[in-house]
Amino acid sequence: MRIDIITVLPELLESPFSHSIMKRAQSRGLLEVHTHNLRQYTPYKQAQVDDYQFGGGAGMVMMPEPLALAIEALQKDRTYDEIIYMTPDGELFNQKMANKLSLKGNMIIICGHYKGIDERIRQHYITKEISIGDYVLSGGELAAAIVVDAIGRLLPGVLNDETSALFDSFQDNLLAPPVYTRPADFRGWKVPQELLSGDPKVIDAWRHEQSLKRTAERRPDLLNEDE
Ligand code: 6GU
Repeated sequence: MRIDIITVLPELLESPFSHSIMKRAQSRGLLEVHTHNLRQYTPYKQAQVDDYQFGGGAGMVMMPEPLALAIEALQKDRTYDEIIYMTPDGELFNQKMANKLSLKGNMIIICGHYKGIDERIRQHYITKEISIGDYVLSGGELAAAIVVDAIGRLLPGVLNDETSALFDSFQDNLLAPPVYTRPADFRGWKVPQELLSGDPKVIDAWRHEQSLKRTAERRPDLLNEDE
């Protein structure tokens, strides 16, 4: 999978993909992340990429021309399955969307700033708009990092124990069960007996029951969702 991110703040996206599982995904050749500074594509002087909005009102809008030129420059070299715009008024990101996106080949992600991007870019280039939650961030970069992380770890061969993503919270609309490690008795706080039983049936049954209990307590909304 190849992901090209168009941003006015490429520096903000250096660290998130340089460690741990995202680093491994790239060094194994399973994921390529390229960031592109929007200012390098603008035809305007002083590297201008935003301007006042028609109709008046506070806040700048990202101009269409630099974005169109950046997208078209990338499209010259390859075709893209999705051109995604990160925006608080997009579709809410969840595990199901991450699963679907992990099956794509090439994607462009555009990070918005200020009041957002000119509507004509949304109409003519963008294929998908994503929000990561009902709150407003100062830009789309951190949201893009979250989406790339959630997708990247799902690519086959990225996680060492390939089955482990299958047991994540949300993969079956259930939260993950509690986990414990050594010691079995920490300051008198004991690990549940079932986990120490050595009997896979007992362990699986306990984990499933705990998942259901936790989901019912914390996220009853998930139990009523289909799929
Ligand atoms: Cl994708 N961008 C911004 N700026 N704020 C957000 C968001 C995205 N998702 C939730 N809040």
